[in-house]
Amino acid sequence: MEQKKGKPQEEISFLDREEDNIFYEVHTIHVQKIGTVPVAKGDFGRLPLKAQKFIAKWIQVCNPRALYICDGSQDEANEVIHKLEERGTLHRLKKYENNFIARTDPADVARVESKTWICTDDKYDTVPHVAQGVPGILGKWCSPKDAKQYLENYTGCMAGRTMYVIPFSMGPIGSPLSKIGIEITDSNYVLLCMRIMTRVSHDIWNLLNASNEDFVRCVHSMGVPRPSQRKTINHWPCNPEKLFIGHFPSRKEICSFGSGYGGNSLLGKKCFALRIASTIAKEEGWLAEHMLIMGITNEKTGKEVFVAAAFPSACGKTNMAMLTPTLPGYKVRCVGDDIAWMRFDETGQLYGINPEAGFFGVCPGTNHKTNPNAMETCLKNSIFTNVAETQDGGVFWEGLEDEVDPNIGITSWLNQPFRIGNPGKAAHPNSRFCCPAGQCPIIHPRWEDKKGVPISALIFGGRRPTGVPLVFETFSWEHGVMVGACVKSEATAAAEFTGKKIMHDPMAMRPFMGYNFGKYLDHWLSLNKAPNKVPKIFHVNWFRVDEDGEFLWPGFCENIRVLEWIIRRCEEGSDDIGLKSPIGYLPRKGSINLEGLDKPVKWDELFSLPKHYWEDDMAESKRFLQLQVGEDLPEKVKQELDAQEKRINEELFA
Ligand code: OXD
Ligand code: MN
Repeated sequence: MEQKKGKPQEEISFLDREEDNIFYEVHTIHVQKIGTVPVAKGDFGRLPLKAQKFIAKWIQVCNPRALYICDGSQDEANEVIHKLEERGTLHRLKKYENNFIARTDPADVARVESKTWICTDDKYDTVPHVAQGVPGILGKWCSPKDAKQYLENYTGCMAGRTMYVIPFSMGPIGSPLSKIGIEITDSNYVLLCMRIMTRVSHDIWNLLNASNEDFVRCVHSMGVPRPSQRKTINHWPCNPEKLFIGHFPSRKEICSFGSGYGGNSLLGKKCFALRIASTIAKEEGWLAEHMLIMGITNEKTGKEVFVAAAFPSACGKTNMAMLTPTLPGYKVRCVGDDIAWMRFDETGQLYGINPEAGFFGVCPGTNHKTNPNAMETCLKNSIFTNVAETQDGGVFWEGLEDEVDPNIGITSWLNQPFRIGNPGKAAHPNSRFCCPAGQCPIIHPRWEDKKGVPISALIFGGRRPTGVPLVFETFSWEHGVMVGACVKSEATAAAEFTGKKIMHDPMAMRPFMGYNFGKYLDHWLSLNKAPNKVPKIFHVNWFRVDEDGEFLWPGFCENIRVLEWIIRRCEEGSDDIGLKSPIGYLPRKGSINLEGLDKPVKWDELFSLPKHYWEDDMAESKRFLQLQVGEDLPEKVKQELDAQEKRINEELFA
C-alpha cells in the first residue's frame, strides 16, 4: 500500500484492543500513555494477528512517531536511500552503480560480545556448569530479572523516529528449511542492509497467515529518542553506554539496543540465524552452524561435491567460499559464506541451505588477488561501512594499495585526508561490504534450492600459527565432534578484542551459541544414528608459519589443492592417500597436488606434529573443556580426548 509522503494514511488505535495489553513475562514496563500512531506506509489491520500483537506491543513501549511497514519493493529502497542521502548517513559512490558508503560513530564499529546475552530462566539452559571460580566463556547468561533493567531502556526509545517493520525470511521463501522473522527497527540503514542480507517481502505475511508457523521477533533500536541527549557523530545515532543485545529463546525474541552496526543490529544474521536458530535446531533435530557452503566440481568427471566449513570470525570464510581454483579442471561455486542450516533428509543425506541472501564481508585484505569474486559482487547495489573513499568516488581499504592510483586523494573512515603510505589505517579493520549474494559471479545456480544442497564433508579450521598441520581427517563423527570442540584461533577485529591472542572458539560458535555448549555437543553426537549417513569431518589450518614468521602455505585460491585431497578422501578407495597419525589421517607425502605453485612448499614442516606441542595442546584443550563445560561435557567427547591424548603420548611422531 503506497502512501504519499507526509500524509498518514491510517491511524492505529490501541485504546480498545484487548490483545494489545499483552506483556511478556519479563517486560513489566508500565506505559502510561497509550495513544495513536500514524501509519506512514502499509496496512496494519491486514497483517496476521500474531504480527499485529507483536508490533502493537512494541509501539506502546517505544513510542515511535510513525509506523512504516516494509514491502521489500525497489521503490521502498529508493525512498529510504534518498532520505539517508539527504541526511548524510549515506553517500553515493559515483564510481559504481548504486553503491553507497556509510561511516559510523567510531564508538560503534564491531560486535560487542561483552554485552550480548542469552536470557533464560534456568542458567544452565544457556551456559554449562563451569568449574568453581572459573569465568565461563561459552555463552553469556542473563537472568530475566536482570534483563528487565535493560529492557526498561526501550521505554520511549523511538520518540520522534519512525518504526520500520521488516518481514523477512531466512532461507528461500517457503523452503521447509527456512524460518521467518519480523524485525522492527528505528534505523533505516538497518532496513537497507536487511534488504540485502535477508529476503524481505510482502509474501511473508501471506506465509504467516497461511500456516501455523511462528516467527522470530527481532526488536532493534539505536537507543536515541528525539530530542537526542547524545551528540550524533557522522549522522550515526547510537547509544554505546546502554548497549544490550538480549536473546530470549523461549519466546523466540531478540532485543538489541544501542548499536546500529553489523551483527548487533542486522538481527537476521548472528542473533537469529545462529543463536536463536541453534536452539530451534536442537528442538527440531537439525544444525545451525557458523559455516560456509561451497560446491566443487571436477570438470573431468562432472562430479560436484558440496562441503560446509566452520571457521572463527576473520579466518577467511568469505574468501574460501568463492575461491578461484588455481588447479586446472576444477570449478568452485558459492552457496554461502557465513552460516549454514543443515538437516538430514529421510534417506539420511545431509542437506544444507544458506539462510542469508547477502554477504557482509570484511573489507581489509579483500582485493582482486585474494577474492576477485567478492570484488565483482560489490560493484553495484552495495553498502560499504567504515571504508575510505577515493577522490574519484571509489572505495579504498588496506589491501587495495596495488589497485588504486598511488597518488589519489583518499578520505579515511574517520573523515581525514589520507595518502597511501601514510601511517595509520585508511579503513577500520572491521569495515564491511554488504552486497547481494545473487550478484556473485560464481553464485551456485542451486543456492536458493528449497531442498538445499547435499553436503559430503564438514571442515573445521582456525588461525593456528604453530603446531597444527595444513589438513587432517578425523577418525569418526565422534572424533570430529571432539576436534570441533577444540577449535582455537587468533583473536578477531570483528568483535571488540585486540591483539593476537589464541582463543578457544569451539565449533567456531563461541560468540554465537544459543544454549548450553555441552548440550550442543550432545546434539551433534545424537545425529550419528540410522538412517543418517554422517559426513566425514576434516580440520584445516591455512595459517601455519615457519621460524621466521612466514606462512608455510600460500592459502587463498591455492586452498583448492587441499579441498581436492578432501574430496578424494570422501571417495571410495582413497586409503592410499591417507596416513594414520595420532590426531587423524594426514595426507601421504605427495598426495596433495603442488604443481605450479609459485614457491616450493616445505611439506615436512607443514605437516609435522611436534610431540611437545601436541602434548601441551591436548592437555590445554582437555583442561579448557573440563573447566568450561564441566559435567555437561558428553562422555563420548571425554573418551575421544583421552584416546587422543593416549595416542599422542604413545605413538611415534614424524
Ligand atoms: C562475521 C563474524 O561474520 O564476526 O561478521 O563472524
Ligand atoms: Mn561470521
